Amino acid sequence: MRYECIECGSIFPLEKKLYTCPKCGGLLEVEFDLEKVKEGLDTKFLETAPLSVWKYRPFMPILDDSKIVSLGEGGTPLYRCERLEEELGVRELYVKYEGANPTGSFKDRGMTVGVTKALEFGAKVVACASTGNTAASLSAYAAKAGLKCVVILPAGKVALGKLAQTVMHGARVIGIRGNFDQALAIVRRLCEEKDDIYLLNSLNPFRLQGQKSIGFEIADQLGFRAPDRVIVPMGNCANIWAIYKGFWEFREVGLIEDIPKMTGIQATGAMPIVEAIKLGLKEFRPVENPETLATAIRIGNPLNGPKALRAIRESNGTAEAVTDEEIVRAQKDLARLEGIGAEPASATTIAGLRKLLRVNAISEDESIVCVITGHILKDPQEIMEVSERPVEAPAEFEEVVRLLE
Ligand code: AN7
Repeated sequence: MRYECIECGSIFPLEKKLYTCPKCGGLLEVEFDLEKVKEGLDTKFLETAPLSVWKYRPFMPILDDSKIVSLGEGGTPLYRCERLEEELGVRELYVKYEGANPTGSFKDRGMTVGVTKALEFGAKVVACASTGNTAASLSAYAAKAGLKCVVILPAGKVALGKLAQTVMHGARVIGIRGNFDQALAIVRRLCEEKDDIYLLNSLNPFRLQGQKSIGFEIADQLGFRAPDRVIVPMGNCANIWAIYKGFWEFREVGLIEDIPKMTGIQATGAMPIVEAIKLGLKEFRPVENPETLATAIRIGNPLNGPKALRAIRESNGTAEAVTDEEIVRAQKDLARLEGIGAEPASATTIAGLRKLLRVNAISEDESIVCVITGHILKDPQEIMEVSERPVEAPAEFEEVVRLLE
């Protein structure tokens, strides 16, 4: 196992604590000797063991198993969505429901690995900037590991459920009067200047290693087969890359034959990657003042933008942007046709699918998986704003029946 810079190709040993390439500042990726992994694979175990992040232990970059910090993450449902198939006009649609993770989002898959690495490196404090879910997840895993946790947030812009989790798990929370991108700049500098604070934003290459397991599980749940396409919301763009990497590694070791077309969705008010894909730009242009009701992905300068561009282009995928109105419609479709509770950022996947079908960028014959990244209860205020209020009535039978007519 080693770090590899995605820009200059330099290689570094995994025992070193690194976030970016010491030579060129590029993003780092963790690479394995996949021939060795392949030789050691227990296919019987893979076919029969229950799903979880740690089922795929040979693909996880841990040096000391005794340090693993786990809350039972992964093993989330893959729902076949027949009523949505009919509504949207597609043949085979699934939802990978990441809301079923311990803290209600996919971030837990990354944190089980990231916080384990924090212990391996001997850190006493972990830190992140966050639009909410990273904070909720890190604060829970830090509690489990007995580490202090520092969180920098955009004040007033984090969904209530996420903030509530973070304060209850005991993180030290500071809300800055600014946006996520500014919070991130502060926490990066903090971790550079204070060596005992370990950075757990998605610049941290180990978190993405845990998130690869979304790709592993989707393939596993389909009987070791890749779908034609996987649709993912993009904020900092770690997840789309991680899922791609998961499929890529499974193909390298011979567990699947193909890699799905990775398709990323952003909100129209925060769409730097979508713009770069549509215009064929080599590098994306950051958005100065990102805006969307999907606060999770209200990010103008995505940390892992270069990795997302690569995942989309190498897999022959695409990208699309959706409006707040389209997001809310998709959120209601998921909730009312399938019984699936999604936070707004996650509903972008269904909104994006609808749009891409309409412009014939996706064929109705494809098998498609939408990744629903976060639970509906993350953002209760948004739900009440876009839903009809319950009517009130006197506590009398006739009054209630009259209102039901
Ligand atoms: C529900 O918590 O960036 O593209 O600080 O919470 O990997 O960033 C959250 C992102 C999608 C985007 N869906 O994933 C944070 C944060 C949900 C999210 C994303 C986020 P990336």
